[in-house]
Amino acid sequence: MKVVVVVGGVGGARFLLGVKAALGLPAVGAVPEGAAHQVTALVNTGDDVWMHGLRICPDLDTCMYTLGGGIDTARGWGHAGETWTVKEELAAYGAEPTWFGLGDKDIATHLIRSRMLRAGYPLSAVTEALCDRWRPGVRLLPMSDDRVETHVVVDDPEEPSQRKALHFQEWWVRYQAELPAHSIVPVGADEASAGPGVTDAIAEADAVLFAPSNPVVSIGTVLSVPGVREALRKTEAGVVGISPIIGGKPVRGMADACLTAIGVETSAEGVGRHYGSRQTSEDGLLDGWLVQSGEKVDVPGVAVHAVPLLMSDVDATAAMARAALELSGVDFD
Ligand code: FO1
Repeated sequence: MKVVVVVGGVGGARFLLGVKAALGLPAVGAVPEGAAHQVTALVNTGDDVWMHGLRICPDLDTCMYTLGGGIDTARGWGHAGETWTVKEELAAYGAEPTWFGLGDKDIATHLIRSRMLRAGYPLSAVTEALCDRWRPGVRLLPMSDDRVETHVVVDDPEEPSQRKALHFQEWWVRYQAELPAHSIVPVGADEASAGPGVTDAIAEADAVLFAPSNPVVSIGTVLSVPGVREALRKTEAGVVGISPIIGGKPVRGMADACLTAIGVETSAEGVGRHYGSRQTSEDGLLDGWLVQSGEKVDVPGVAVHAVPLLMSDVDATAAMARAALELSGVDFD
């Protein structure tokens, strides 16, 4: 079975552990040669940023470390057992930004990636090379090899009468998404091409899942890449999303701040309708929508199914993934 998952960062990576487990694959690490199932992740790269001369790809790295067994599970990003010596030295020089946590081990990943990018390798090739070490057992495909960066338009904290576009990382990390966003823009999306293998993976999939990632800055950014929505509208695979909103609140992160920015209600129903029905609308993408047990959700033209949605451990996540795969219409052997 070929399963394609559209993912962002922390929530998406955790969900991928469950998808692998639901398919009888080891949640962490490589999958056995000739495994009957293949998981491909279409990963958001709108969070990516140049800092201190290094290219940082948070969602690709979070997926790679989580699935490869190196993630710091408490933080959800960066290495387990991380040290911060270089960060402290940079701060001692007053080198901005000081508000972004660059771990010593993490920097090795950014040094390899930056060197390869400067040598002309596309991000997809860099990601493949890094995964040779980490063996995530999932094909991690950047949504695009072209630069697409999420910027957030806010009232300038220094000059409130002015508006200012902040890189997503500054809005998210420095300001904790507390500055109301007038708009959220995937800069460069219109000129970008889908990354190698992205639209083919969607076309050849037996099932396509939208992970419970941020619907705006993660899933939404992947959907902003030309060709992705068309491929999703056309694929024979069932397309099923998992709500990242439970009881009107995001499970983690600040998806509510993002949804408000685009005028979508922070609810499972609001997000489901935002993604839309593939059958009964001309631009919708979903056939199925998983919501939290007990929630009454109506998304016209989409099959809604309520199951426990807390990814408290791999087994719970595997149950969610299984429910999503069943709702997509695949039959488990
Ligand atoms: N998130 C934070 O909240 N604070 C940080 O200092 C931080 C540093 C960081 C470094 C590398 C990396 O790959 C991710 C990092 N993140 C940090 C997470 C990052 O902001 C992600 O983009 C978000 O978690 C959204 O996926």
